[in-house]
Amino acid sequence: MSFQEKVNQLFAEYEALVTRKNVPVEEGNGIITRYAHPILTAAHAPIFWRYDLDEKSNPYLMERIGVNAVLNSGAIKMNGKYLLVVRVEGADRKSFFAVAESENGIDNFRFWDYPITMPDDVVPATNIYDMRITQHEDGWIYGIFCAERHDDNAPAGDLSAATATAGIARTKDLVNWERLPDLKTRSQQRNVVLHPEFVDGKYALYTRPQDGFIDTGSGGGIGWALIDDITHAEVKEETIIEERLYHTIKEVKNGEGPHPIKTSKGWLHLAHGVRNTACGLRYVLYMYMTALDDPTRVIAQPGGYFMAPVGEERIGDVSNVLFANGWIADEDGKVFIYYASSDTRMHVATSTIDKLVDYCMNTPKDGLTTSASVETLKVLISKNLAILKK
Ligand code: BGC
Ligand code: BMA
Repeated sequence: MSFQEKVNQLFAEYEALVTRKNVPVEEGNGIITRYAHPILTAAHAPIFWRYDLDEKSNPYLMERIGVNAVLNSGAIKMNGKYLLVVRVEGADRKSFFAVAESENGIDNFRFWDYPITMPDDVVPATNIYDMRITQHEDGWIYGIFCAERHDDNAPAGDLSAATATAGIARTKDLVNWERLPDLKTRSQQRNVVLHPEFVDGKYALYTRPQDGFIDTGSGGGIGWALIDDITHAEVKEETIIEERLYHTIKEVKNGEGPHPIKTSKGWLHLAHGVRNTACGLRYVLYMYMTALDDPTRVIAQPGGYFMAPVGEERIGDVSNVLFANGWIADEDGKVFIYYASSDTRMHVATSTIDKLVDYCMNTPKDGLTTSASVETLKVLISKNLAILKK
């Protein structure tokens, strides 16, 4: 095959992948609909990001820059388009952000030509990832993400010690970003999310205090903090609003997903919960709701997970992980949940605001013991048997 024929083949295969129609999979649980294909994979990274298409400098048409995975994407609808701010991870383990766009939110996602050039803070980070996007009522679109740096206080030779800090940037178009100073806090932070509205005239953040880079330690769960000045953001007081608990799906860690969706019944939250197992950490998605007049007051806590990895989703670079930091609610009440599986690929699941509120309000709470779970189950069984015997 000539060089040009090989190039043509690469592009033909790429087009077939990117334009493949996605089809709903009948889920059966009535809460969400999964789709047959992931919406973005490493193979969706444009050919011209990966190959040098000049025959003189790349006679073998080799891939020069490898893409390892696409995962944990923020999401926003702009000008009628579904946009994901994707965490793209190179073969070199560095993550960067890139925007992928779709007309319908479920297939034909295509990356914009260039990735995002994110300005550095005073002390440059080694890696940045997991952006939460918030269209704030102040008129800016904010991106808050994890900025990771080597921990220089660690003993010499410990190359894994790192620190996690919330990086903050804002934009109007997802192309040009103004970097603001990183969030100042007493503890390390990952999973920091900006609430879309002012609360008592202040910016409000969901936080996730943690003692170490991996261990949340005394960090009790999802926190909340009011910020006087977003251009010099500092957490002065932090209260835990959504606790992690013994022998639940969020025993080891939990963290806010994307910012909550406002509904007439309250704020609808999507989060991740982590438990430990002999095979490592297991990440699942769960939901909760808070009061409209007080986003820190929890009003619904459906027990257990909302979504856990199934089938292919279970396998990847970090297996047994679902993680979501983006969702989009359409005017008509349809909700697109963008989630990554096993730190490897992106998927979409759809539902509606009404269904998700119903799920939150009517799924029994976790009773925290086997006895309580059995009692909850018996109530439903006897109710149903009475119906069935009629
Ligand atoms: C990885 C993240 C991960 C974190 C904690 C980072 O180095 O990039 O994906 O969540 O470590 O394990
Ligand atoms: C983290 C997250 C994600 C990742 C997950 C599983 O702590 O912040 O970046 O998906 O671990 O590796």
